[in-house]
Amino acid sequence: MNFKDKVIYQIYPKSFQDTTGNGFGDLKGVTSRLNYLEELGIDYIWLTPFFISPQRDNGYDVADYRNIDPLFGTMADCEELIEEANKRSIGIMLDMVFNHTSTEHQWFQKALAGDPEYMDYYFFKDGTPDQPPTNWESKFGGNAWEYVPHLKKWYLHLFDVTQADLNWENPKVREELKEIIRFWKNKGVKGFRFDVVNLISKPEVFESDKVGDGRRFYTDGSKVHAYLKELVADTQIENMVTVGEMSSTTLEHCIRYSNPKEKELSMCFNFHHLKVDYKDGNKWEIMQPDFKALKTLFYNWQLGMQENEGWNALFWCNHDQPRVVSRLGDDENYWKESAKMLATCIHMMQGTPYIFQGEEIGMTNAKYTDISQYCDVESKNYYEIMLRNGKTKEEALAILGARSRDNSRTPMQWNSGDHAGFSNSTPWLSIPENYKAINVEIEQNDADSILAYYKKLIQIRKEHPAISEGKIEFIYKDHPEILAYKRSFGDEEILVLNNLGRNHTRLTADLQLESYEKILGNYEKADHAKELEPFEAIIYRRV
Ligand code: TEU
Repeated sequence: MNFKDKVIYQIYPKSFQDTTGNGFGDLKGVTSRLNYLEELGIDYIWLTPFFISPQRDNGYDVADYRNIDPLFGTMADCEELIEEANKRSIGIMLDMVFNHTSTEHQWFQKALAGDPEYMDYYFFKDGTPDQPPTNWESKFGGNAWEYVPHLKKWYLHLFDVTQADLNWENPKVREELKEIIRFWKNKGVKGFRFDVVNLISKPEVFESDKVGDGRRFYTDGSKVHAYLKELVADTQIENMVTVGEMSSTTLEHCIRYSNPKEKELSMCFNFHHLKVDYKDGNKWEIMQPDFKALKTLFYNWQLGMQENEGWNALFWCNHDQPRVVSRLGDDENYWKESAKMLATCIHMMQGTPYIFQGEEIGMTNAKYTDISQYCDVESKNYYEIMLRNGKTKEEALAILGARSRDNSRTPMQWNSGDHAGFSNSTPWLSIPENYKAINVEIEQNDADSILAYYKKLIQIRKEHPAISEGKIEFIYKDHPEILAYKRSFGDEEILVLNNLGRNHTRLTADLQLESYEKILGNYEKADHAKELEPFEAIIYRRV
Protein backbone atom coordinates (compact mmCIF):
# COMPACT_ATOMS: atom_id res chain seq x y z
CA MET A 1 0.00 0.00 0.00
CA ASN A 2 1.59 3.25 -1.04
CA PHE A 3 0.67 6.13 1.19
CA LYS A 4 3.69 8.25 0.29
CA ASP A 5 1.93 10.46 -2.23
CA LYS A 6 -1.20 10.75 -0.10
CA VAL A 7 -2.41 13.66 1.99
CA ILE A 8 -4.59 13.18 5.06
CA TYR A 9 -7.13 15.70 6.32
CA GLN A 10 -8.13 15.65 9.96
CA ILE A 11 -11.70 16.48 10.89
CA TYR A 12 -12.90 17.31 14.38
CA PRO A 13 -16.57 16.54 13.68
CA LYS A 14 -17.87 18.55 16.61
CA SER A 15 -16.52 21.69 14.97
CA PHE A 16 -16.76 21.00 11.24
CA GLN A 17 -20.35 21.47 10.09
CA ASP A 18 -23.61 21.44 11.98
CA THR A 19 -26.66 20.30 10.00
CA THR A 20 -29.20 20.01 12.82
CA GLY A 21 -28.92 23.48 14.30
CA ASN A 22 -27.92 22.32 17.79
CA GLY A 23 -24.55 24.09 17.69
CA PHE A 24 -22.53 20.86 17.38
CA GLY A 25 -21.07 19.58 14.14
CA ASP A 26 -22.23 16.15 12.95
CA LEU A 27 -21.48 13.36 10.48
CA LYS A 28 -24.01 14.59 7.94
CA GLY A 29 -22.12 17.86 8.08
CA VAL A 30 -18.92 16.09 7.07
CA THR A 31 -20.72 14.38 4.18
CA SER A 32 -22.12 17.72 3.05
CA ARG A 33 -18.58 19.09 2.73
CA LEU A 34 -17.00 16.19 0.83
CA ASN A 35 -17.00 18.12 -2.43
CA TYR A 36 -14.89 20.81 -0.80
CA LEU A 37 -12.40 18.17 0.37
CA GLU A 38 -12.34 16.46 -3.00
CA GLU A 39 -11.51 19.75 -4.63
CA LEU A 40 -8.76 20.36 -2.09
CA GLY A 41 -7.27 17.09 -3.31
CA ILE A 42 -6.88 15.11 -0.11
CA ASP A 43 -6.90 11.28 -0.09
CA TYR A 44 -7.99 10.34 3.41
CA ILE A 45 -10.05 11.85 6.19
CA TRP A 46 -9.11 11.04 9.75
CA LEU A 47 -12.17 11.63 11.92
CA THR A 48 -11.63 12.15 15.63
CA PRO A 49 -13.91 9.96 17.80
CA PHE A 50 -17.68 10.23 17.37
CA PHE A 51 -18.60 7.09 19.31
CA ILE A 52 -20.90 7.00 22.33
CA SER A 53 -19.20 9.07 24.99
CA PRO A 54 -19.98 11.31 27.95
CA GLN A 55 -17.76 13.85 26.14
CA ARG A 56 -15.64 14.67 29.16
CA ASP A 57 -12.65 14.71 26.81
CA ASN A 58 -14.59 15.42 23.62
CA GLY A 59 -15.04 11.80 22.64
CA TYR A 60 -11.61 10.48 23.69
CA ASP A 61 -13.55 8.93 26.56
CA VAL A 62 -15.37 6.18 24.67
CA ALA A 63 -18.27 4.38 26.32
CA ASP A 64 -19.22 2.21 23.32
CA TYR A 65 -16.87 1.75 20.38
CA ARG A 66 -19.47 0.33 18.01
CA ASN A 67 -22.17 2.97 18.22
CA ILE A 68 -22.44 6.57 17.16
CA ASP A 69 -23.00 9.22 19.77
CA PRO A 70 -26.42 10.77 18.99
CA LEU A 71 -24.70 14.15 19.14
CA PHE A 72 -23.05 13.27 15.83
CA GLY A 73 -25.89 11.36 14.15
CA THR A 74 -26.68 7.72 13.47
CA MET A 75 -24.97 4.62 12.10
CA ALA A 76 -26.79 5.26 8.84
CA ASP A 77 -25.15 8.71 8.67
CA CYS A 78 -21.80 7.11 9.26
CA GLU A 79 -22.33 4.49 6.54
CA GLU A 80 -23.44 7.19 4.16
CA LEU A 81 -20.31 9.20 4.91
CA ILE A 82 -18.03 6.21 4.30
CA GLU A 83 -19.83 5.42 1.04
CA GLU A 84 -19.91 8.98 -0.25
CA ALA A 85 -16.25 9.45 0.60
CA ASN A 86 -15.28 6.21 -1.12
CA LYS A 87 -17.15 7.37 -4.26
CA ARG A 88 -14.80 10.34 -4.35
CA SER A 89 -11.74 8.13 -3.74
CA ILE A 90 -11.43 9.48 -0.23
CA GLY A 91 -10.80 6.88 2.46
CA ILE A 92 -12.16 7.28 5.97
CA MET A 93 -9.79 6.67 8.88
CA LEU A 94 -11.19 6.19 12.36
CA ASP A 95 -9.64 7.09 15.68
CA MET A 96 -9.22 4.10 17.96
CA VAL A 97 -8.84 5.12 21.59
CA PHE A 98 -7.50 1.86 22.98
CA ASN A 99 -5.28 2.98 25.83
CA HIS A 100 -8.33 3.70 27.98
CA THR A 101 -12.12 3.66 28.02
CA SER A 102 -14.61 5.99 29.58
CA THR A 103 -15.58 4.98 33.09
CA GLU A 104 -19.11 4.81 31.65
CA HIS A 105 -18.09 1.90 29.39
CA GLN A 106 -19.93 -1.26 30.42
CA TRP A 107 -16.60 -3.01 31.05
CA PHE A 108 -15.69 -0.43 33.64
CA GLN A 109 -19.21 -0.40 35.07
CA LYS A 110 -19.00 -4.18 35.59
CA ALA A 111 -15.58 -3.73 37.17
CA LEU A 112 -17.00 -1.12 39.52
CA ALA A 113 -19.73 -3.58 40.48
CA GLY A 114 -16.91 -5.83 41.65
CA ASP A 115 -16.89 -8.38 38.80
CA PRO A 116 -13.32 -9.76 38.92
CA GLU A 117 -13.34 -10.64 35.23
CA TYR A 118 -13.85 -7.00 34.30
CA MET A 119 -11.67 -5.60 37.05
CA ASP A 120 -8.89 -7.38 35.22
CA TYR A 121 -9.67 -5.30 32.11
CA TYR A 122 -8.21 -2.34 33.99
CA PHE A 123 -5.59 -1.67 36.64
CA PHE A 124 -7.15 -1.92 40.07
CA LYS A 125 -4.66 -1.85 42.95
CA ASP A 126 -5.25 -2.37 46.64
CA GLY A 127 -4.61 0.49 49.02
CA THR A 128 -5.78 2.92 51.63
CA PRO A 129 -7.54 6.16 50.69
CA ASP A 130 -4.53 8.31 51.61
CA GLN A 131 -1.86 6.44 49.64
CA PRO A 132 -2.08 6.09 45.85
CA PRO A 133 -0.13 3.09 44.49
CA THR A 134 2.43 5.36 42.78
CA ASN A 135 3.15 9.06 42.49
CA TRP A 136 2.52 9.12 38.73
CA GLU A 137 0.88 12.26 37.39
CA SER A 138 -2.14 12.38 35.14
CA LYS A 139 -1.49 14.17 31.86
CA PHE A 140 -4.38 16.45 32.69
CA GLY A 141 -3.05 17.35 36.15
CA GLY A 142 -3.17 15.66 39.56
CA ASN A 143 -2.41 12.07 40.56
CA ALA A 144 -3.01 9.32 37.99
CA TRP A 145 -4.86 7.05 40.44
CA GLU A 146 -8.43 7.31 41.69
CA TYR A 147 -9.69 5.63 44.83
CA VAL A 148 -12.93 3.62 44.78
CA PRO A 149 -14.08 3.41 48.41
CA HIS A 150 -16.49 0.47 48.08
CA LEU A 151 -13.80 -1.66 46.41
CA LYS A 152 -10.98 -0.30 48.61
CA LYS A 153 -8.92 -0.11 45.46
CA TRP A 154 -7.35 2.50 43.19
CA TYR A 155 -7.63 2.47 39.40
CA LEU A 156 -5.13 3.96 36.95
CA HIS A 157 -6.04 6.87 34.66
CA LEU A 158 -3.14 8.46 32.77
CA PHE A 159 -5.61 11.04 31.42
CA ASP A 160 -8.85 12.28 32.96
CA VAL A 161 -10.31 10.53 36.00
CA THR A 162 -13.09 9.31 33.68
CA GLN A 163 -10.56 7.68 31.30
CA ALA A 164 -9.51 4.39 32.90
CA ASP A 165 -6.44 2.67 31.43
CA LEU A 166 -7.02 -0.72 29.84
CA ASN A 167 -4.92 -3.71 30.84
CA TRP A 168 -3.44 -4.96 27.55
CA GLU A 169 -1.68 -7.75 29.39
CA ASN A 170 -5.10 -9.40 29.62
CA PRO A 171 -5.64 -11.39 26.37
CA LYS A 172 -9.40 -10.85 26.63
CA VAL A 173 -8.88 -7.10 26.37
CA ARG A 174 -6.76 -7.53 23.27
CA GLU A 175 -9.44 -9.75 21.69
CA GLU A 176 -12.17 -7.22 22.44
CA LEU A 177 -10.15 -4.49 20.76
CA LYS A 178 -9.49 -6.62 17.69
CA GLU A 179 -13.22 -7.22 17.35
CA ILE A 180 -13.77 -3.46 17.28
CA ILE A 181 -11.25 -3.09 14.46
CA ARG A 182 -12.93 -5.90 12.50
CA PHE A 183 -16.32 -4.29 13.01
CA TRP A 184 -15.19 -1.00 11.46
CA LYS A 185 -13.15 -2.64 8.74
CA ASN A 186 -16.32 -4.41 7.62
CA LYS A 187 -18.03 -1.05 7.35
CA GLY A 188 -15.56 -0.01 4.68
CA VAL A 189 -13.22 2.29 6.54
CA LYS A 190 -9.76 2.51 4.99
CA GLY A 191 -7.47 3.18 7.90
CA PHE A 192 -7.01 3.86 11.59
CA ARG A 193 -5.34 6.31 13.89
CA PHE A 194 -4.41 4.82 17.25
CA ASP A 195 -4.60 7.23 20.16
CA VAL A 196 -1.54 7.36 22.50
CA VAL A 197 -0.77 3.83 21.42
CA ASN A 198 2.78 3.85 22.76
CA LEU A 199 1.39 3.99 26.31
CA ILE A 200 -0.49 0.68 26.20
CA SER A 201 2.23 -1.49 27.73
CA LYS A 202 2.37 -0.90 31.47
CA PRO A 203 5.11 -2.31 33.71
CA GLU A 204 4.65 -5.53 35.65
CA VAL A 205 5.53 -3.81 38.89
CA PHE A 206 4.11 -0.37 39.64
CA GLU A 207 6.62 1.84 41.41
CA SER A 208 6.86 5.52 42.19
CA ASP A 209 9.08 7.73 40.10
CA LYS A 210 11.89 9.37 42.07
CA VAL A 211 12.76 11.89 39.36
CA GLY A 212 9.69 12.44 37.22
CA ASP A 213 6.00 12.02 36.65
CA GLY A 214 6.03 8.29 35.87
CA ARG A 215 6.18 8.58 32.09
CA ARG A 216 9.33 6.51 31.79
CA PHE A 217 7.56 3.46 33.27
CA TYR A 218 4.89 3.19 30.60
CA THR A 219 6.13 5.12 27.52
CA ASP A 220 7.13 2.71 24.72
CA GLY A 221 6.76 -0.07 27.30
CA SER A 222 8.41 -3.46 26.95
CA LYS A 223 5.51 -5.23 25.20
CA VAL A 224 4.21 -2.41 23.00
CA HIS A 225 5.72 -3.75 19.77
CA ALA A 226 4.46 -7.27 20.44
CA TYR A 227 0.96 -5.95 21.17
CA LEU A 228 0.88 -3.92 17.98
CA LYS A 229 2.16 -6.78 15.82
CA GLU A 230 -0.53 -9.04 17.22
CA LEU A 231 -3.30 -6.48 16.73
CA VAL A 232 -2.27 -5.77 13.14
CA ALA A 233 -1.78 -9.42 12.17
CA ASP A 234 -4.99 -10.68 13.75
CA THR A 235 -7.14 -7.96 12.19
CA GLN A 236 -5.29 -8.01 8.86
CA ILE A 237 -4.84 -4.29 8.65
CA GLU A 238 -1.22 -4.33 7.47
CA ASN A 239 -2.30 -3.03 4.06
CA MET A 240 -4.40 -0.21 5.42
CA VAL A 241 -3.17 3.24 6.38
CA THR A 242 -2.43 3.28 10.07
CA VAL A 243 -0.88 5.98 12.19
CA GLY A 244 0.08 5.76 15.82
CA GLU A 245 0.00 8.77 18.06
CA MET A 246 3.19 8.49 20.10
CA SER A 247 3.49 10.46 23.30
CA SER A 248 7.06 11.42 24.37
CA THR A 249 8.50 8.65 22.19
CA THR A 250 11.98 8.09 20.74
CA LEU A 251 13.28 7.88 17.20
CA GLU A 252 14.43 4.30 17.79
CA HIS A 253 10.94 3.20 18.74
CA CYS A 254 9.29 5.09 15.87
CA ILE A 255 11.58 3.36 13.40
CA ARG A 256 10.30 0.05 14.73
CA TYR A 257 6.67 1.15 14.78
CA SER A 258 6.78 2.28 11.16
CA ASN A 259 9.37 0.18 9.31
CA PRO A 260 7.27 -1.99 6.92
CA LYS A 261 9.28 -5.08 7.77
CA GLU A 262 8.02 -4.92 11.35
CA LYS A 263 4.37 -5.03 10.20
CA GLU A 264 3.23 -2.64 12.90
CA LEU A 265 2.04 0.75 11.58
CA SER A 266 2.35 2.85 8.42
CA MET A 267 3.63 5.89 10.27
CA CYS A 268 3.92 7.77 13.55
CA PHE A 269 3.07 11.12 15.02
CA ASN A 270 5.67 12.43 17.41
CA PHE A 271 5.53 15.78 19.18
CA HIS A 272 9.10 16.77 19.85
CA HIS A 273 9.05 19.53 17.24
CA LEU A 274 6.00 21.02 18.95
CA LYS A 275 7.81 21.57 22.22
CA VAL A 276 10.42 24.03 20.99
CA ASP A 277 8.44 26.87 22.56
CA TYR A 278 7.98 25.11 25.92
CA LYS A 279 10.19 26.64 28.60
CA ASP A 280 12.14 23.83 30.27
CA GLY A 281 9.83 21.37 28.56
CA ASN A 282 6.81 22.79 30.40
CA LYS A 283 3.74 23.37 28.24
CA TRP A 284 2.42 25.95 30.71
CA GLU A 285 5.48 28.23 30.52
CA ILE A 286 5.78 30.35 27.39
CA MET A 287 8.98 30.92 25.47
CA GLN A 288 9.86 32.22 22.00
CA PRO A 289 10.30 29.27 19.62
CA ASP A 290 13.85 27.96 19.39
CA PHE A 291 14.34 27.52 15.64
CA LYS A 292 17.74 25.92 16.04
CA ALA A 293 16.21 23.23 18.20
CA LEU A 294 13.39 22.83 15.69
CA LYS A 295 15.84 22.35 12.84
CA THR A 296 17.91 19.84 14.80
CA LEU A 297 14.78 17.82 15.55
CA PHE A 298 13.79 17.76 11.89
CA TYR A 299 17.30 16.66 10.89
CA ASN A 300 17.38 13.85 13.41
CA TRP A 301 13.91 12.55 12.67
CA GLN A 302 13.99 12.98 8.89
CA LEU A 303 17.43 11.42 8.45
CA GLY A 304 16.94 8.80 11.15
CA MET A 305 13.69 7.59 9.61
CA GLN A 306 15.15 7.71 6.10
CA GLU A 307 18.23 5.67 6.99
CA ASN A 308 16.18 3.03 8.75
CA GLU A 309 13.13 2.95 6.48
CA GLY A 310 10.74 4.39 9.01
CA TRP A 311 8.04 6.83 7.93
CA ASN A 312 6.96 10.13 9.48
CA ALA A 313 3.52 11.65 9.73
CA LEU A 314 4.16 15.34 8.97
CA PHE A 315 2.09 17.91 10.80
CA TRP A 316 1.99 21.17 12.73
CA CYS A 317 -1.64 21.17 13.76
CA ASN A 318 -4.19 18.89 15.32
CA HIS A 319 -7.01 19.16 17.82
CA ASP A 320 -4.53 19.23 20.73
CA GLN A 321 -2.22 21.94 19.41
CA PRO A 322 -2.62 25.70 19.07
CA ARG A 323 -2.89 27.02 15.51
CA VAL A 324 0.52 27.10 13.87
CA VAL A 325 0.10 30.46 12.15
CA SER A 326 -0.44 32.06 15.57
CA ARG A 327 2.27 29.98 17.17
CA LEU A 328 5.28 29.93 14.84
CA GLY A 329 4.07 32.42 12.25
CA ASP A 330 2.70 35.92 12.64
CA ASP A 331 -1.09 36.03 12.41
CA GLU A 332 -1.17 39.83 12.29
CA ASN A 333 1.58 41.22 10.07
CA TYR A 334 2.49 38.21 7.93
CA TRP A 335 -0.60 36.05 8.24
CA LYS A 336 -0.74 34.84 4.66
CA GLU A 337 3.01 34.62 4.12
CA SER A 338 3.77 32.76 7.32
CA ALA A 339 0.86 30.31 6.92
CA LYS A 340 2.07 29.40 3.43
CA MET A 341 5.70 29.11 4.51
CA LEU A 342 4.85 26.82 7.41
CA ALA A 343 2.77 24.65 5.09
CA THR A 344 5.68 24.42 2.67
CA CYS A 345 8.11 23.29 5.40
CA ILE A 346 5.91 20.36 6.35
CA HIS A 347 4.54 19.30 2.98
CA MET A 348 7.90 19.17 1.25
CA MET A 349 9.69 17.01 3.83
CA GLN A 350 9.78 13.22 3.72
CA GLY A 351 6.61 11.68 5.11
CA THR A 352 2.86 11.87 4.78
CA PRO A 353 1.38 15.33 5.44
CA TYR A 354 -1.67 15.95 7.59
CA ILE A 355 -3.86 19.02 7.38
CA PHE A 356 -6.04 19.85 10.36
CA GLN A 357 -9.39 21.43 9.43
CA GLY A 358 -9.06 25.17 9.02
CA GLU A 359 -5.27 25.09 8.71
CA GLU A 360 -5.70 25.28 4.94
CA ILE A 361 -7.39 28.68 5.29
CA GLY A 362 -4.99 29.98 7.95
CA MET A 363 -7.35 29.83 10.91
CA THR A 364 -5.80 31.42 13.99
CA ASN A 365 -5.91 30.84 17.74
CA ALA A 366 -9.23 31.57 19.44
CA LYS A 367 -8.08 34.76 21.22
CA TYR A 368 -10.51 34.26 24.09
CA THR A 369 -10.46 36.79 26.90
CA ASP A 370 -12.38 34.99 29.61
CA ILE A 371 -12.06 31.56 31.23
CA SER A 372 -15.79 30.95 30.66
CA GLN A 373 -15.10 30.73 26.93
CA TYR A 374 -12.96 27.61 27.35
CA CYS A 375 -14.40 24.09 27.29
CA ASP A 376 -11.38 21.77 27.32
CA VAL A 377 -10.92 19.70 30.46
CA GLU A 378 -7.14 20.12 30.33
CA SER A 379 -7.39 23.91 29.97
CA LYS A 380 -9.83 24.22 32.85
CA ASN A 381 -7.75 21.98 35.13
CA TYR A 382 -4.52 23.82 34.38
CA TYR A 383 -6.13 27.23 34.79
CA GLU A 384 -6.91 26.27 38.38
CA ILE A 385 -3.46 24.72 38.86
CA MET A 386 -1.78 27.89 37.56
CA LEU A 387 -3.81 30.09 39.93
CA ARG A 388 -2.94 27.80 42.84
CA ASN A 389 0.72 28.07 41.88
CA GLY A 390 0.63 31.84 42.15
CA LYS A 391 -0.07 33.04 38.61
CA THR A 392 -2.50 35.94 38.27
CA LYS A 393 -5.70 35.48 36.26
CA GLU A 394 -4.25 37.63 33.49
CA GLU A 395 -1.09 35.52 33.33
CA ALA A 396 -3.02 32.26 33.35
CA LEU A 397 -5.33 33.52 30.59
CA ALA A 398 -2.37 34.64 28.50
CA ILE A 399 -0.89 31.16 28.79
CA LEU A 400 -4.18 29.49 27.84
CA GLY A 401 -4.40 31.96 24.94
CA ALA A 402 -1.17 30.49 23.59
CA ARG A 403 -1.48 26.89 24.74
CA SER A 404 -5.07 25.78 25.15
CA ARG A 405 -6.28 22.90 23.01
CA ASP A 406 -9.45 24.90 22.38
CA ASN A 407 -7.42 27.14 20.06
CA SER A 408 -7.72 24.52 17.36
CA ARG A 409 -11.20 23.30 18.24
CA THR A 410 -13.16 26.42 17.32
CA PRO A 411 -15.75 25.89 14.57
CA MET A 412 -14.69 25.78 10.94
CA GLN A 413 -14.97 29.19 9.31
CA TRP A 414 -16.90 28.58 6.10
CA ASN A 415 -18.19 32.06 5.25
CA SER A 416 -18.86 35.57 6.56
CA GLY A 417 -22.48 34.81 7.49
CA ASP A 418 -23.98 34.07 10.90
CA HIS A 419 -21.85 31.69 12.97
CA ALA A 420 -19.37 31.53 10.09
CA GLY A 421 -21.63 29.16 8.15
CA PHE A 422 -20.86 26.46 10.69
CA SER A 423 -24.31 26.38 12.27
CA ASN A 424 -27.51 28.36 12.37
CA SER A 425 -27.41 28.60 16.14
CA THR A 426 -24.82 29.44 18.78
CA PRO A 427 -21.92 26.99 18.49
CA TRP A 428 -20.68 24.87 21.41
CA LEU A 429 -17.38 26.77 21.37
CA SER A 430 -17.19 30.42 20.31
CA ILE A 431 -15.94 31.40 16.90
CA PRO A 432 -12.91 33.72 16.67
CA GLU A 433 -13.86 37.26 15.75
CA ASN A 434 -11.76 37.19 12.60
CA TYR A 435 -14.09 34.82 10.73
CA LYS A 436 -15.36 37.57 8.43
CA ALA A 437 -11.85 37.98 7.03
CA ILE A 438 -10.65 34.38 7.31
CA ASN A 439 -13.04 31.89 5.75
CA VAL A 440 -13.40 29.32 2.99
CA GLU A 441 -15.71 31.35 0.77
CA ILE A 442 -13.37 34.33 0.57
CA GLU A 443 -10.38 32.13 -0.12
CA GLN A 444 -12.12 30.09 -2.79
CA ASN A 445 -12.46 33.32 -4.74
CA ASP A 446 -8.84 34.39 -4.35
CA ALA A 447 -6.14 32.78 -6.49
CA ASP A 448 -3.48 33.95 -4.05
CA SER A 449 -5.18 32.57 -0.92
CA ILE A 450 -3.73 30.17 1.61
CA LEU A 451 -6.36 27.68 0.45
CA ALA A 452 -5.19 27.98 -3.17
CA TYR A 453 -1.62 27.44 -1.99
CA TYR A 454 -2.50 24.25 -0.08
CA LYS A 455 -4.20 22.92 -3.20
CA LYS A 456 -1.00 23.48 -5.13
CA LEU A 457 1.13 21.80 -2.47
CA ILE A 458 -1.10 18.73 -2.66
CA GLN A 459 -1.06 18.77 -6.43
CA ILE A 460 2.73 19.00 -6.77
CA ARG A 461 3.18 16.06 -4.38
CA LYS A 462 1.22 14.00 -6.91
CA GLU A 463 3.29 15.26 -9.83
CA HIS A 464 6.82 14.91 -8.42
CA PRO A 465 8.07 11.61 -7.05
CA ALA A 466 11.00 13.56 -5.58
CA ILE A 467 8.46 15.04 -3.13
CA SER A 468 6.55 11.87 -2.31
CA GLU A 469 9.34 9.31 -2.49
CA GLY A 470 12.59 11.21 -2.69
CA LYS A 471 15.60 11.23 -0.45
CA ILE A 472 16.05 14.25 1.77
CA GLU A 473 19.28 16.12 2.36
CA PHE A 474 19.50 19.26 4.49
CA ILE A 475 21.51 22.32 3.55
CA TYR A 476 22.12 25.62 5.39
CA LYS A 477 22.34 23.52 8.52
CA ASP A 478 23.89 26.17 10.74
CA HIS A 479 21.68 29.03 9.67
CA PRO A 480 19.58 30.29 12.60
CA GLU A 481 16.38 30.84 10.63
CA ILE A 482 16.49 29.16 7.23
CA LEU A 483 15.16 25.63 6.98
CA ALA A 484 16.38 24.35 3.60
CA TYR A 485 16.59 20.95 2.03
CA LYS A 486 16.84 19.05 -1.24
CA ARG A 487 14.65 16.15 -2.24
CA SER A 488 15.78 13.82 -4.99
CA PHE A 489 14.45 10.81 -6.86
CA GLY A 490 16.04 9.47 -10.06
CA ASP A 491 17.06 12.48 -12.12
CA GLU A 492 14.71 14.86 -10.38
CA GLU A 493 15.83 17.28 -7.71
CA ILE A 494 13.69 19.69 -5.73
CA LEU A 495 15.16 22.47 -3.61
CA VAL A 496 13.08 23.96 -0.79
CA LEU A 497 13.97 27.19 1.02
CA ASN A 498 11.99 28.37 4.04
CA ASN A 499 12.65 31.48 6.05
CA LEU A 500 11.24 30.71 9.50
CA GLY A 501 11.94 34.25 10.68
CA ARG A 502 10.93 37.79 9.88
CA ASN A 503 14.37 39.01 8.76
CA HIS A 504 15.43 39.62 5.18
CA THR A 505 18.12 37.05 4.68
CA ARG A 506 20.79 36.86 2.00
CA LEU A 507 21.38 33.54 0.29
CA THR A 508 24.90 32.41 -0.52
CA ALA A 509 26.07 31.93 -4.11
CA ASP A 510 26.85 28.23 -3.79
CA LEU A 511 23.17 27.35 -4.11
CA GLN A 512 23.46 27.85 -7.91
CA LEU A 513 19.88 29.03 -8.10
CA GLU A 514 20.25 29.74 -11.83
CA SER A 515 20.08 26.03 -12.54
CA TYR A 516 16.61 25.76 -10.99
CA GLU A 517 13.12 26.85 -11.99
CA LYS A 518 10.56 27.95 -9.44
CA ILE A 519 7.53 25.67 -8.99
CA LEU A 520 5.84 27.49 -6.12
CA GLY A 521 6.48 30.30 -3.66
CA ASN A 522 4.64 32.68 -1.37
CA TYR A 523 5.96 35.98 -2.79
CA GLU A 524 5.51 37.54 -6.21
CA LYS A 525 9.05 38.36 -7.18
CA ALA A 526 11.71 37.69 -9.76
CA ASP A 527 13.06 34.15 -9.84
CA HIS A 528 16.49 33.39 -8.42
CA ALA A 529 16.50 36.39 -6.07
CA LYS A 530 19.48 36.32 -3.76
CA GLU A 531 17.49 37.23 -0.69
CA LEU A 532 14.63 35.66 1.23
CA GLU A 533 11.79 37.90 2.43
CA PRO A 534 10.21 37.56 5.89
CA PHE A 535 8.62 34.11 6.13
CA GLU A 536 9.38 33.42 2.49
CA ALA A 537 9.15 29.90 1.08
CA ILE A 538 10.29 28.83 -2.39
CA ILE A 539 10.17 25.46 -4.06
CA TYR A 540 12.61 25.07 -6.96
CA ARG A 541 13.13 22.20 -9.40
CA ARG A 542 16.48 21.61 -11.04
CA VAL A 543 16.31 21.98 -14.82
O1 TEU B 1 -3.63 12.99 23.09
C1 TEU B 1 -2.54 12.51 23.77
C2 TEU B 1 -1.55 13.47 24.26
O2 TEU B 1 -0.64 13.06 24.97
C3 TEU B 1 -1.65 14.89 23.96
O3 TEU B 1 -1.40 15.40 22.77
C4 TEU B 1 -2.42 15.63 24.96
O4 TEU B 1 -3.50 16.31 24.41
C5 TEU B 1 -1.47 16.58 25.59
O5 TEU B 1 -0.46 15.84 26.19
C6 TEU B 1 -2.11 17.41 26.61
O6 TEU B 1 -1.14 18.33 27.04
C7 TEU B 1 -4.61 12.10 22.72
C8 TEU B 1 -5.73 12.85 22.04
O7 TEU B 1 -5.25 13.40 20.85
C9 TEU B 1 -6.28 13.86 23.00
O8 TEU B 1 -7.25 14.69 22.41
C10 TEU B 1 -6.85 13.11 24.17
O9 TEU B 1 -7.27 14.02 25.15
C11 TEU B 1 -5.83 12.15 24.77
O10 TEU B 1 -5.14 11.39 23.81
C12 TEU B 1 -6.53 11.16 25.67
O11 TEU B 1 -7.27 10.26 24.89
